[in-house]
Amino acid sequence: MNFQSNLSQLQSNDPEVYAAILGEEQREQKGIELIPSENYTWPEVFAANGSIFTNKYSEGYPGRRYYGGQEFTDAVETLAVERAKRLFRAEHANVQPLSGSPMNQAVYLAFCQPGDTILGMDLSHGGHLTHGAPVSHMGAIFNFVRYKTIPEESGRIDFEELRRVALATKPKIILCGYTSYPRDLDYAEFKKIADEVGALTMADMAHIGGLIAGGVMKNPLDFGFDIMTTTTHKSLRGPRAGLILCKEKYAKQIDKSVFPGLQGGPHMHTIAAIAVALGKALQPEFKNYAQQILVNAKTLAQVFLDNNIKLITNGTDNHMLVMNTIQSFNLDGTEAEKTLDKISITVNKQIIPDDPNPPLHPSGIRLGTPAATTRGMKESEMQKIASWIIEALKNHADESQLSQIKSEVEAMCSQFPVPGI
Ligand code: DSN
Repeated sequence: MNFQSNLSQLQSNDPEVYAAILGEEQREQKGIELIPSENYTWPEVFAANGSIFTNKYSEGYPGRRYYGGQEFTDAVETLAVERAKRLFRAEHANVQPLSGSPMNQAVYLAFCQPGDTILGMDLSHGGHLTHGAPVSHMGAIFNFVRYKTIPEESGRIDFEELRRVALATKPKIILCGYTSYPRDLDYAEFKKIADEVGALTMADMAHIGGLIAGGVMKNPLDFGFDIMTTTTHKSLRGPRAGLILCKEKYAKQIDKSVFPGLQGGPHMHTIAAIAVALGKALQPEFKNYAQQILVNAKTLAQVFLDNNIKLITNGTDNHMLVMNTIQSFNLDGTEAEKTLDKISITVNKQIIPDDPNPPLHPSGIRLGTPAATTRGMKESEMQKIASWIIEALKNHADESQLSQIKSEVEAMCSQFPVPGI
């Protein structure tokens, strides 16, 4: 296995693909990545993910596969499963979901029949596409009903409404978790209502898996949740994939739902890389990393709030901020995203609760700190970043000012190498 020689071969034999990879490498090094779902993975994860396991089919689970030659796939999948259980204090782990969407779909399909009700967070209040967006296949198969937050009360979940809807609709699953919500959740309250109506509890922790692993945010499994899902490539810093963690009594149903229910051959190279990432997250240093992600997010938020910028829920408990750019700068999320692209800061446009604007021109942007924290940026860098963002959005029509800020951003980035480059 020799990465350098593999890359040299690629450079010689497929210069177009090589050029795209090189371009992306330079883009990632040059600018600041603030999309809250992105991160820079470990060099060891690249090594495992680009390894010889790419060659192997291994339908089934360790010790019971449908193909021969499984000595090493069994070893590596078992390592990943045991590390996942230890890290998240879970009775059972399935490490085969190919990414976040199939991981959630496998849970729904394990427990629900077409037409069954699933109660999840309203999409504009922070829920995810896989939580039954009308454009998703899951939205067509199952009956998703919604609860909301109360934005003016720091985004508190409206549990009175949630309970009323749960009693009225008798969901099979009460789902919590989010893709655009900057607060922690009251898992005990979800569990109490789920027990009252006889629903399973599912937490989609895709965004904050790394923060739970690092012990800086609450773990829903500690509150008796039945199932928790998380992607592995966001705050957890691993390869692109998903994990399902559950109580032992649901292990068979979950495993059957992932394979053969939803997927064929697992990606063993990714599973090897998951094992590596989970091994890293089990190290004491990962707790410091997770803590710094939160400190960095709070620092960014404070500078914005000090400058009268409107943040949804007026702050953050996690790694993420949602900014109302229309209210703060009279720019929609797309205009704000494009302006920040010009200063080499990457964010994404974002709908806000009950957004009056359409998804391609929503009212805000989303920002997050995992990737910048991975590069070693701390409070003083966050203060600079927040100031650059404010200056750029205020002066979005002034190309020469944007270009001046861009050179300052890139100069700072050159001091913080991206791991693995
Ligand atoms: N695309 C991810 C995010 O950005 O939150 C979720 O799937």
